[in-house]
Amino acid sequence: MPKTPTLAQLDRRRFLKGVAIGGAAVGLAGTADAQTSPNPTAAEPQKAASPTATQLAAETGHPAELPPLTTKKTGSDFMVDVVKTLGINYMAACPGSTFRALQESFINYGGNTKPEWLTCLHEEASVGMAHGYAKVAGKPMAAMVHGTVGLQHASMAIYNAWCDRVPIVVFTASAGPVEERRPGVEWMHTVQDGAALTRDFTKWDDYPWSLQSFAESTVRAYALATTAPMAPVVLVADGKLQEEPLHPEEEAKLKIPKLAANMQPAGDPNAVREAAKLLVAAENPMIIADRYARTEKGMGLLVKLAELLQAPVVDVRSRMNFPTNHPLNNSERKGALVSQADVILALEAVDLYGQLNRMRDQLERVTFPTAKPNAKVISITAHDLLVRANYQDFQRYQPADLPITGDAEATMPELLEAVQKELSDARKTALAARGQKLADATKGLLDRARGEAAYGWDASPISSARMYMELWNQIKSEDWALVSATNFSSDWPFRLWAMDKPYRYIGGAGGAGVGYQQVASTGAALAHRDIGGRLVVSVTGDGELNMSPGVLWTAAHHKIPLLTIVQNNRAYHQEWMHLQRMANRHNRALDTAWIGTTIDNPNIDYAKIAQGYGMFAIGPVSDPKELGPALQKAIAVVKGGEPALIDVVMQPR
Ligand SMILES: Cc1ncc(C[n+]2csc(CCOP(=O)(O)OP(=O)(O)O)c2C)c(N)n1
Ligand SMILES: [Mg+2]
Repeated sequence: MPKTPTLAQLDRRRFLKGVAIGGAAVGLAGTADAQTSPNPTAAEPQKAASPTATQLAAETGHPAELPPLTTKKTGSDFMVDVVKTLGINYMAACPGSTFRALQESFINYGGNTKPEWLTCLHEEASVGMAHGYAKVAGKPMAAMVHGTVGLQHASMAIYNAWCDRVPIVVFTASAGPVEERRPGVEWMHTVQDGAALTRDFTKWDDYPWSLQSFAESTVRAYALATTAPMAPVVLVADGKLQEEPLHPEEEAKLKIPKLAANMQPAGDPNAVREAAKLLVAAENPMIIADRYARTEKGMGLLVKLAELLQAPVVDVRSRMNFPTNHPLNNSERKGALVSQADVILALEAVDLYGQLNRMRDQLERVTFPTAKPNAKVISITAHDLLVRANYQDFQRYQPADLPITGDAEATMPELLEAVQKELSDARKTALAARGQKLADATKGLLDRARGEAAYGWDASPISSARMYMELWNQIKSEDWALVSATNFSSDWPFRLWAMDKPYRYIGGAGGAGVGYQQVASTGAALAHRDIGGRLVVSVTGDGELNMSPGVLWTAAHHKIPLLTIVQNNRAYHQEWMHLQRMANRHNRALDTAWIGTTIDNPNIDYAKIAQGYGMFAIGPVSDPKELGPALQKAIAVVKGGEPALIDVVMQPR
């Protein structure tokens, strides 16, 4: 509970002082309009007179038009009781009056702890933070978004999390019945079916019409969100339910159901045994791991399987599935492996078709299979348990020879046991020889990558390889985590660094919705902050950062230690390349493709932006020699518990 006056109180106090001096309209005091942006430290005069009793009453008392509550508790307080049973640590939100009672309850009744309120400057940031957080914490946090308009802002971030199979508890709100809605804005922010907007890409939603149903639906929503396939859920908190008093006799009838963590769905044991037989007998098996490692156990289980089978692993890099420095990591040899494989085990392959086929992006779109026609495909995934009709994130239909419906990580212990049973000593010896060959095939890869990284080493703008190597030099002796996707920078970390622990990487947006990176990185850094001891780094595109720069302030305000490197290629480079491709196809000039795709003239000064949001920042850095010292300074800030940003002017990829 706050012991000092709140910012709003301080501001009202200042306002009242102002009107005493200037003789402004006193009638405004105490209304919401009077509360302009406060900055108590800067604006409080040094010898200010203490407020009179009347002034104090005006700033802390109940506004006259509100009848006093007849009970100690409100519906929104009970809602807080419900949320507190779930062990949610944070609630990210941009405020909105549809949930004003709930927010007040979380802060005052709930003591602003478990969950603690995080101030976000955009609803997409609230949900995006929760997205990144869940992938590190292994459990959801919550976001609260204003009725209608807040959910509209949040919807892309919800879609990203849906595609990425990440649980988030999203609360939104709505005014009560017609006769009780304030005329005007409250109607604009009320919707008959509050969660309809996002229903196509959430696992479940509800608009509970009683406090009892709020309790049951919230616990149900949490349980559903955290059962694979995981996904966001949306709950609408009715305005009337929030704001009504809760009488003790009513409260006595309410029951909050206990949250029992669901077991994750594992594949059918008979099918798993069949898979083990195929894998052990195979001459050239391979494992493709996509959105597989759901917890920190996933990587270790997959290492065991690969070693038992002496089979190569291709990590699709949507999660940290397999150590890059393991001799069986053959991610860079995917093409060759798929074309030679007789048995392919796909783990949570989001796009099984895409793993086994290729399409040429030309005027005539030609597809051709990359796997042998008689290769046996085993697919273990929970994906089929959650498919919707409208959004096409389910990808092209690709039959498997042995489709096992179940969460791949939850199925892994059973598969390991079955493989162990199948393996005779003679087979083990034969497989060891295969493992040696596979290890040999990847031996030169690191050196080759280093050779490639040396191209343009001293170039300005700075090459992405140089940036990642300068960064690696500074973080390799730390316990680090990279929380940004690598596919827009040639996957250098996977090729040059030792990505050796489950928390080194968390994949990307899922739905490829730009606006994910910086907000998700901030949420991920928050989860890492709670775990402690890790240096968290994000490389964020300039286009990405511009979608939600306000999250820099959230990181500064809540002291979330995160090193952000802006991969500033002064463009939406991905789209620039698309335009060039089209111009090429249409047989027209290539040199106009910058129109509408570059972000320069004027150049944006990201360090200034970050500083403006209250963050330590350096840049623009375009001389590669300056990068090392800049990193050193920024890392010191981050290790001190604050976020920092470096704007690095870089080559496109
Ligand atoms: C919401 C949204 N808008 C637009 C796009 C199209 N898009 C894909 S990549 C990209 C460029 C992003 O810019 P940046 O982060 O700077 O990456 P760069 O390609 O420049 O490395 C855009 C605009 C998208 N995927 N999502
Ligand atoms: Mg860019």
